[in-house]
Amino acid sequence: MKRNKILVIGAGGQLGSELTQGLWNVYGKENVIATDVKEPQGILTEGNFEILDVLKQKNLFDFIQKNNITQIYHLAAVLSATGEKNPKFAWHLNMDGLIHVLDAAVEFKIDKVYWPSSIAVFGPNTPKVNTPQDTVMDPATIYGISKLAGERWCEWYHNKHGVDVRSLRYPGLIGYKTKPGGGTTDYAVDIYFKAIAEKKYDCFLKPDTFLPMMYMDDAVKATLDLMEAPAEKIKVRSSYNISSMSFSPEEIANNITKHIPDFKISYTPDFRQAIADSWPKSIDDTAARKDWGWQPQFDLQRMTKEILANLHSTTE
Ligand code: AKB
Repeated sequence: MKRNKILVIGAGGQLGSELTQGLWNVYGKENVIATDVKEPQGILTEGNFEILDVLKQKNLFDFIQKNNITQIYHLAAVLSATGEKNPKFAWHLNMDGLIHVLDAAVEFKIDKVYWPSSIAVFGPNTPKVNTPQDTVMDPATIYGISKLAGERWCEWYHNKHGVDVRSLRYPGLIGYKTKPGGGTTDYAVDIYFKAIAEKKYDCFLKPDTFLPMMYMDDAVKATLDLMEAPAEKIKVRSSYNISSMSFSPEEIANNITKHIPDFKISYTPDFRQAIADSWPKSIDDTAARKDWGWQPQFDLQRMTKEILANLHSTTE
């Protein structure tokens, strides 16, 4: 069997810590090195961890060479809401970080690279319902602009240099193990924590704002399935649409009320409403299903039950 040595960049984030655990299960803890610019927290302290800043190209290259890395999962990014507050830094990290990784893939003949894109690549003129794989893309946030540009870079490195880079356009990711930071879909995580702690939540989006969302277990499964698929099955080298559920703040609140009857939601929309309004309400992921067999497992009911049960048991 081929030797694998996996580098995860930005492992301390919401997706990173759970994806790192998924990679431990597939490749063994000893073959995965999680990295971030911050010291590790929680579960990440149980495996290999090193401080690494993707913006320092020489350090990145030295690290890859020293550790004989064969696969890179590059997750470090500034998300949509934070990106609007510091657009130049968001562009710098999201673009230069990716280009450093893609250059390293060429230089060190890395077997496979994973890089996440987002539904933020779509914009106000994109069809909002069942948004197709190929359609109008006019992102209105710096995060979305950087993800769209990143998709083009990935396809270019694949075509010009043969880099086996693969990508998914994640919807809002919802988990209870690590909190997200700086996204527009973060409300759908915060609401569960506040429901358990305070039985109330003040939402920064309007009640009828539908957005595509996905439970973390499905996001990890999608990522590992995509990366395990034979290269010839990967027909999209920009980034694949993937979808599992779509709901509004009012719907998630109604779902929580089934488990916590006195839970109350209020609404104070802020600047994130305009970002949410520019994004799709639901996504067509036919290409991912057809090319490499994507199949989600969680809907809103199952996810709510699982998250509340786990949060209850940790607060008891
Ligand atoms: C965000 O809200 O910025 C992210 C995303 C949809 O990519 N969760």
